[in-house]
Amino acid sequence: MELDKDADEVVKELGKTVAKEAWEKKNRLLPLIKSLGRFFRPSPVPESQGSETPPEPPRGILILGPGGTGKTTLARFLSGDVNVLIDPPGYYVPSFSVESVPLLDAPGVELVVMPGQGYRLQPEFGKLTSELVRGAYRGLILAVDYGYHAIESEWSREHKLYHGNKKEFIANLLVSQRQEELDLLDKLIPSLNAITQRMWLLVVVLKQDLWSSQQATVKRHYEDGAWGVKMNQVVIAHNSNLLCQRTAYASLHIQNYTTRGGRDTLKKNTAGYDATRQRQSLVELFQVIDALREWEDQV
Ligand SMILES: Nc1nc2c(ncn2[C@@H]2O[C@H](COP(=O)(O)OP(=O)(O)OP(=O)(O)O)[C@@H](O)[C@H]2O)c(=O)[nH]1
Ligand SMILES: [Mg+2]
Repeated sequence: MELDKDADEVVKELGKTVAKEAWEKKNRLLPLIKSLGRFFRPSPVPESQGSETPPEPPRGILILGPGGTGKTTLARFLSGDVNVLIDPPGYYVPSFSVESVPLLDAPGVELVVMPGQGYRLQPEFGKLTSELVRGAYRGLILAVDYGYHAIESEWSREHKLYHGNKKEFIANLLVSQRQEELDLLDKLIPSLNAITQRMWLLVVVLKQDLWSSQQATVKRHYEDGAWGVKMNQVVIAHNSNLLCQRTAYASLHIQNYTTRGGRDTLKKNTAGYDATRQRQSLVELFQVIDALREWEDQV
């Protein structure tokens, strides 16, 4: 009995420490979230002095990635529309067309988010790659998640990869969706190789709460594994003054991996991945974004 009481005390103390740490991180994070708007807002376009030609519109930021990786969630977070520290996660609602997410504190400036599902992205692809090459965007964010893309099926058995065994289905799904990430990168590489205007490229590996027990494997994959090898070739093809590439790992929500509408749980989020870890991942994301800001400032 005495032992139970002691254990209870220890758990309570631990709970207090975690809550305090999470709170301190939140207080550090809120001003950082506010300052994001300043980065995503491009420098003001100089007034045209007496010239007849109107000023060039500001170069935008494009967000791309396979369906269900978290692009809309990321755009709404970066724009200030959603505060992931306060607002609860929602179930997956696929985007049907190109979304423009305005920055709350800079009306007129938008993050352009492409729909991810292949058949919805395909009609936009030609236009998008020619815009990339001609320098319409000052930054490109590639959203990936080590294959944990949200799926459109409501039940596992409705998915084309389901052949009667749920465990096998999930394993095949993750492999196949990681391949989708690589296929999209392959399709983009010719345009990335052809850029002629300064641009940064941020790879955000989302859903850390789902894969954090494989942290080392995931980092290897994106840094020098199947994805990293392709990306590094793009980077070395350019002068570092022209292209700046960074990778960040983050969790915007802590949410089990489910089929659409939360009907069927495919994987629970990693035990031990708590609010403190999530906030730490967001601090790291901000540090990476800050490095991009510094690169933009060095002209
Ligand atoms: N576990 C977890 N879920 C996340 C995270 N970020 C986003 N999600 C969830 O992933 C699902 C898909 O997110 P969306 O932002 O709609 O994905 P999308 O890339 O815009 O999808 P499409 O519009 O179809 O291309 C949603 O249910 C989000 O709540 C995360 O860091 N962890
Ligand atoms: Mg979307």
